[in-house]
Amino acid sequence: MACKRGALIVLEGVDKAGKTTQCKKLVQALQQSGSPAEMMRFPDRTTTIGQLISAYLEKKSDLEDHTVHLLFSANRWELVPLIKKKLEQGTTLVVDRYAFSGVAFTSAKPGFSLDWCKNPDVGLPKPDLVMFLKLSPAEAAQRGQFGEERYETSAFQKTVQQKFEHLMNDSSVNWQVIDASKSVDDVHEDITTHSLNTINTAQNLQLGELWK
Ligand code: Z5A
Repeated sequence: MACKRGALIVLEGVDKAGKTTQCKKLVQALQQSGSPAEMMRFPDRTTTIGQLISAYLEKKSDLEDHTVHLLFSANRWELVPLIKKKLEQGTTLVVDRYAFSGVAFTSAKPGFSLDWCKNPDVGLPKPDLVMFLKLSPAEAAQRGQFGEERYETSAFQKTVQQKFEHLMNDSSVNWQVIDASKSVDDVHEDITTHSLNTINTAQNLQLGELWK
């Protein structure tokens, strides 16, 4: 019998919502329960394209806005063969940010439509579940100051949040909003429940194509 595929699970959310904390905890919990799981994150700063993005985010270089948007997308496409291979092998992938961040961040800049921003990512492996970790700007502020990287200002993050809310109106994507203001353990419990349901259903479904 062919091996059952893993699920593609994405965590999105505003700055400091706890995405990385929760991705790590979810992968650990799945592995401990005997369910193969690995974490990925975007941007993946380890590739050649990822290094260009990283220098841009760290403000060590400047890139034209359309160009950097396409680089973020290319950074996802270059990992598609690996994503598909892992899923086919039965490994669930827990992904820290994906195309939704790509669209939300670029469309928060002046002169960018959501449609233009979505186009380069059309056809990527479609996540079986996208959990949006919702946290108010006031609660995010209590988790520390903004860092030094590009985009880390409260005005820009507010616009990004509005763009995410727009994207969440799309019923072709399996969005779940998670209350990220709860304790780390309570958020983990919510995320694990949604993930286990998704892993069960995804194994009998074909992997879809995003925004197609
Ligand atoms: N970007 C883009 O423009 N285009 C794209 O296509 C993609 C990304 C994919 C990448 O940043 C930047 O690139 C990002 C979007 C843009 N820019 N911004 N802003 P990154 O991935 O390198 O880093 P990040 O995603 O911005 O990390 P983050 O948002 O700052 O953090 P987080 O992962 O959501 O949270 P965390 O690191 O797990 O936790 C933050 C702190 O809160 C930490 O001290 C925790 O201990 C604490 N924490 C976490 N959970 C809790 C709870 N429940 N209660 C209390 N405290 C908590």
